[in-house]
Amino acid sequence: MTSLHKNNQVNQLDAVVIGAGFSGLYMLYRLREAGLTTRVYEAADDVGGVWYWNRYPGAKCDSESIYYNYTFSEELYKEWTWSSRYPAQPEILEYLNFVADKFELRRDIQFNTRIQSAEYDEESNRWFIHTKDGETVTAKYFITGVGCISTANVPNFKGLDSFKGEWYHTGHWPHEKVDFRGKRVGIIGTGSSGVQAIPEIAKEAGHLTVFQRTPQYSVPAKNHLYSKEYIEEAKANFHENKKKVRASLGGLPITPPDKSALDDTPEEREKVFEEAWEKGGPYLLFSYSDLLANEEANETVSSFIRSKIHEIVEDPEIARKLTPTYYYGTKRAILDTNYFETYNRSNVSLIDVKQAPIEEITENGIRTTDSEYELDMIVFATGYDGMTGSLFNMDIRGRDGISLKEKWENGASVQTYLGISTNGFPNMFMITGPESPSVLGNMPVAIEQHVEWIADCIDYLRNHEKETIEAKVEEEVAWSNHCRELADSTLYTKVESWYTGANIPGKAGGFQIYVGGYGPYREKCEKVAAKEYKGFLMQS
Ligand code: N01
Repeated sequence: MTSLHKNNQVNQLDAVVIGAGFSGLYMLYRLREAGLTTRVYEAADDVGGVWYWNRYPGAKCDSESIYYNYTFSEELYKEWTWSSRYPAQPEILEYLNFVADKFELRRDIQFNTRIQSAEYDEESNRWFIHTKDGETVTAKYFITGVGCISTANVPNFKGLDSFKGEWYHTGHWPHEKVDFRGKRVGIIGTGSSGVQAIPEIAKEAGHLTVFQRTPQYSVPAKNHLYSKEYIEEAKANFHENKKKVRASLGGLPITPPDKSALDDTPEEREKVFEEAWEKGGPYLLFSYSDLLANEEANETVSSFIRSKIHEIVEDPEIARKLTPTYYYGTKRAILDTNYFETYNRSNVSLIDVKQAPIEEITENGIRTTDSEYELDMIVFATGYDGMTGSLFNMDIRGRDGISLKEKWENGASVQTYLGISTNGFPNMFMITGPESPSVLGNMPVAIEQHVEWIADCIDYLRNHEKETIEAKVEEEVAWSNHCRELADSTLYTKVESWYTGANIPGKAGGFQIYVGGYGPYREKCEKVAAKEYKGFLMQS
C-alpha cells in the first residue's frame, strides 16, 4: 500500500460498483436508498452494459419483454410500455436510459472509466480501486456488476491484422450503421448472436458466407407487436407476475409439467412439441420435466427440431449441414426470426468449418483448409469468455495480496459461496457471479435477487456493527461441490459450450453455473440471510 493510500488522500466512498448495466444501475439505486455514498464505474460512455455494446443487426433479447425488466418499482413498471414480445436492442437500451433518468442515476456514474485493479487493505478494511487512467478511490464495499458474457472472444486467427476489409465483433458493434450493401460479408459463429444477425445481414449484403463450426438448434421466436389489452393486463397483474417469475425456475412464468417426455406416446409428444413450436419462444424446452436430464427424453425434442430444419431448408445437403447433434438446451436455447429460412436465399452460403477449419485470415478474406473465400467484411459472432472473463480482466486482490485469478487458478477451480462471495475477499460481492444460476434464465430476475440480497446484507452489517463479511472456506467448498454435482446430474456437462468454458482455448474448470433454478436458489439465499448469514465469516 503506498503512502498516498495510507494518508487517505484518495476519494473515500462507502461502495464502488463496476458496470452500469442492469446490475450496476439497480445496485446503485439500492445503495443510494440505504444512504451509502456510492460510485459506479463504467467503461462505456453511457448506461446499458451488454445492451450498450451489442448493437449488431437483429440483436434482441430472448426473454419476453414484459418479464425482461425490473420489478422493484411498480411505478417504473407501469410507466414503461414495451412495443413487442422480443424488442430489439435499441428499445432495451432506451428502457435502461429511462430507468437511469427516472432515478437520476447518472450523477453517481463515472463513464469512460475502466477499472484496472482493486485490492483489499487489511489495515483499513477498505478496498483500493484503481482506474486505467490512474485515479484511485477507496470503498468499504466492492461490488462487481460486470456481466457474465461481456468479454468478447475474438479467436486468435493467424493473419487478422492483414485483412484489408472491415471486421467487427457482435459484442463491440459500432454506433454508426454498418453498411453491408453489395458487400461480400463473412460471419463466423452461429450461437445466439450469429443466429440473430445472419437473417438481417443477408437481407442487405451482396453475399453472405456463414462459417459454421457447430450446427445449432433454434426455435422461432414468433415475435409480434403487443396489443394494448395485453400490456394493460400485464400492468394490472404486476404483483402476481412478479411473484411468479421470482419463484420460477428460469425467471419466466413457465412451469414444466411434472411428466417425462417418455411417458407420452410419439403421437402425444409430437402434438405437445408442435404446440410449443407454434407458440414460439422458450416453451419447447419446458414441454416435459426431463428434457435436460435424460438423454432419451432429450432425443425426442432434439429430433423434433431436426425434422423442422429439414422441412424449412430447401436444399437437403444444406439442411444436413445445419443439423445439430448435441443435446438440445445444453447450449443456450436460441430463438430466431427466419434463421433456417435464410439458407434458402441465393445470396447466402454455408461453410462447414468443423470439416475444413479456418486456417488463417488473409488480406482478402478467410482461408480454410480446403478453400479461400474473398470477403469485404468479417463479422465475428464468436461469443465471450463467459462467467470469469470480465472478473479476470481486472486484477482483483484480496487479503494478503492474493489474486482472484490465482485463487481460482485462471478459472480452473472457481470457488464461491452462492456465487456471491469468495473467501479471502472481504466485503466484495459479485452480482451474478460464477456458480450463481443467472445465465440459465431471464437475467433481470437473477440480477434483482442478487442486488436485493447484497443490499440487505450490507444493511445487516451496518446495523450490527460488522466491519467485514466473507464466505467461509468450508461453505464455499461445499457450495462449489454442490453446483458441480447438480450439473453432473444433467446433460449440461456432457456438451462443450461457453457454459463449460470449452469455447476459450486453454480455459479449464468446466461448468460453473448453479442449475437448481432461480426459485430454489432464492430460497437458499433467503435461508442463509435469515440465519444471520450462516456460512459467512463476519468481523466486528
Ligand atoms: O456466442 P456463443 P454468442 N472458429 O459462444 C463459434 C447470450 N446472448 O455471442 O459452437 C469457428 O454462443 C462457435 O462455434 P462452436 C446467450 O446467453 C443472448 O452467440 O464453439 N467458430 C459458436 O457457433 C448466449 O449463449 C442473446 O463450435 C467459432 C459461436 O462462434 C451468449 O450470449 C443474444 C470459433 C459462438 O457462439 C453467447 O452467444 C446474443 C472459431 N475459432 C447473445 N470460436 C439474446 O438474448 C467460436 N466459434 C437473444
